[in-house]
Amino acid sequence: MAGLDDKLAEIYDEVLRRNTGEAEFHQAVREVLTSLGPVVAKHPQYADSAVIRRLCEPERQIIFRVPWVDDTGTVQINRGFRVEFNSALGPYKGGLRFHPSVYLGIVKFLGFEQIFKNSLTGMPIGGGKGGSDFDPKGRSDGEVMRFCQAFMTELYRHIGEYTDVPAGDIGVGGREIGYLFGQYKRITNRYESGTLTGKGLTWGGSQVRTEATGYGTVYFTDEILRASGESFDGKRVTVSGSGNVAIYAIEKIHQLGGAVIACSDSDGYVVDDNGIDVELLKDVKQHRRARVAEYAELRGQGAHHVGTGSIWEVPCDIALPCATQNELDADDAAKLISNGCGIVAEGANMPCTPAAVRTLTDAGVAFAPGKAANAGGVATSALEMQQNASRDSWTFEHTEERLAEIMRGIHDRCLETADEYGLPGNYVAGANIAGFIQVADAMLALGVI
Ligand code: NDP
Ligand code: 2IT
Repeated sequence: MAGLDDKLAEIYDEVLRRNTGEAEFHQAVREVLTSLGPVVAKHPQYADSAVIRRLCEPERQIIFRVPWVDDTGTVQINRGFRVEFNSALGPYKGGLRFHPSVYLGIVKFLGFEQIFKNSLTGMPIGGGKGGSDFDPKGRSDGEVMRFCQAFMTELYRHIGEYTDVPAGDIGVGGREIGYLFGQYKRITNRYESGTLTGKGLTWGGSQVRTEATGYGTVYFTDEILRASGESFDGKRVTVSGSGNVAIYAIEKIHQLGGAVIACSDSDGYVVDDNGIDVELLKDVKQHRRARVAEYAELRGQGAHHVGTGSIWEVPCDIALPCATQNELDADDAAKLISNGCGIVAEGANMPCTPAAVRTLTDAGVAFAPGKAANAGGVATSALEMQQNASRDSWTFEHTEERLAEIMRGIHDRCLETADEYGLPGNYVAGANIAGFIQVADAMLALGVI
């Protein structure tokens, strides 16, 4: 198996055999294994103890029926998932995704990534992920509420502040977390705030959690710039997506002096020569739940919508893919390079294909993988859990300072680990190795688990 030594290739073959048809999960496992060669060479106990094989097998996988009634009175059936992947460092922690593309392979890829991401934050949280193939697009508020209630009617028995703590992801934001928490509270008769994160500010949520993933990705990118004596000032940036992560990435880039000139959704992208107006974008996407095409219409002069092709054709200095997995391929990477892009940081989970990552890094583009660059969201979820546990709530300024500190810490840990293994500047190796060692050591200390 190219790129993997014999022991790791055997583990990968076993993952392929045991998880047929789960392409995204295979991709995520392979990405981590590709970094572990120097680690098993230096520390044979990791291969000898089967800790890597154990890490590739979720501790528990829950699949359930979600029956609900739509506005026409028709019974709808969706499939619900929660994969509780690894609890060596703390309760399972990770988001819920509602999107028609969700199946077990997507949930497992996300849960697997989450183990290493959560480890990198340095907070006491294990890895998990869940969701459903429910498509919220075009559904009324009442339908979304009934779906969330039906979903929680099964999920509640599997979660809890010491067990498993879900949050948002694609298609799950503040509204959905509200309906989910309301149903959890109703079924259990417990105001157990620490069971879900991403809650509203008046009912146990944390300041900065809404903004945290986007802000954190930009803080991470700012650290990359600083390492070469640069800053966001005057930089042209493209940000794909226009959801939670993208919007707050755009907001923070503008605060730091950069100009975001393009963003997107699954129907195309918008180029705005004057810089995206983030308040208008919030109004279109968060309040009206409309499309970026409408943003271009409302913005007028200087902004236009492109319904075909790829956002990565827009020339930029920095690219932040913040939409979904495998949205940036090798051709897109080549286009970015030929247009002079110097940094790519993943706000989404696994948005760059393996060939794109190779193309970028071979050309000397600084590349920050999602499990490091987008860890600010889950880290702030852990801060929300801390506030819930102590029945406290912190100010925006204090919470944002904690987030910035955590992102600097992750950045430095990636670079130090990469240096230690003779791979200076390699954020992928640094993130995978540092994330892995902490979880693997905890697993070894806990016996054969
Ligand atoms: P949202 O649902 O708020 O926004 C998702 C955005 O991505 C939308 O613009 C959506 O466009 C676009 N998108 C989603 N799926 C596809 C698809 N299959 N093809 C093209 N475009 C798509 O989600 P988030 O912003 O929360 O999540 C974005 C990414 O960030 C995901 O990869 C998620 O896993 C990751 N992430 C999220 C965190 C969080 O705290 N929310 C934390 C860390 C990572 P459209 O409306 O057209 O579907
Ligand atoms: O991918 C992710 O890190 C998230 N969707 C956030 C998870 C969380 O528990 O806050």
